[in-house]
Amino acid sequence: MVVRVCHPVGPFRFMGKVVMGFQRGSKQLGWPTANLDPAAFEHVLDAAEEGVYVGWATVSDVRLPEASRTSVHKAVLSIGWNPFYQNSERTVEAFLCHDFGGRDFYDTQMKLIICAFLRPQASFATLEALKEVIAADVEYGIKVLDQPPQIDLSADPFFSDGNEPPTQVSHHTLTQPDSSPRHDRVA
Ligand code: ADP
Ligand code: RBF
Ligand code: MG
Repeated sequence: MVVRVCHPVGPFRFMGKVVMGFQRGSKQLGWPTANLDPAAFEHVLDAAEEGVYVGWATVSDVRLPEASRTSVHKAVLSIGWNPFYQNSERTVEAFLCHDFGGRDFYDTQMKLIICAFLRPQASFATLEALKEVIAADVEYGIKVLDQPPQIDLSADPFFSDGNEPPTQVSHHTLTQPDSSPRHDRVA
């Protein structure tokens, strides 16, 4: 059984490029994730931060339709080593709750605010089980982002700042608020 909570964290602000990953999100899972350049988080996050989180995101690709590049999108994020795949590199990757019409936006600048922890990362018996859990995370994440204090961050000045470099990245760690094992097999 997958238990979700909504524990406010941070908020933590990141800015960096959208980089290429293993291309599994869209093709295998049906959930594309914009992967943040590790340079934007590798000295900020530590191992305890592995988990599924929610937040808000913008992407600034001028080739995207105006609504896609000017709106602040809800984001449901995975932070960690993806235990189902046993990755050797940590990723911070965000499914943005917006229809980009099949367009990619690699190499573009992404701003991310991470504001609440939902659950630890886990491994699953099948790919189908992982897909179902991600679908439920997204459904749950959309709802909690509509509530305060999460919703207030969609209007954070961070998103309306110019394109200056990410000088204000927080150096606090994201604390994982519960003590459940992070790699338990849940399905
Ligand atoms: P990768 O492993 O390279 O991250 P994915 O299969 O996860 O590949 O696909 C992610 C890419 O899909 C993103 O970098 C972005 O360019 C694009 N994309 C399209 N729609 C979305 C969306 N709703 N959320 C996140 N990324 C999206
Ligand atoms: N990967 C895991 O191995 N375990 C998880 O519990 C897990 N949860 C995720 C939840 C969400 C909302 C998202 C978007 C991704 C999650 N992933 C998880 C990451 C997934 O394995 C990854 O996005 C793909 O491997 C593509 O990089
Ligand atoms: Mg991805």
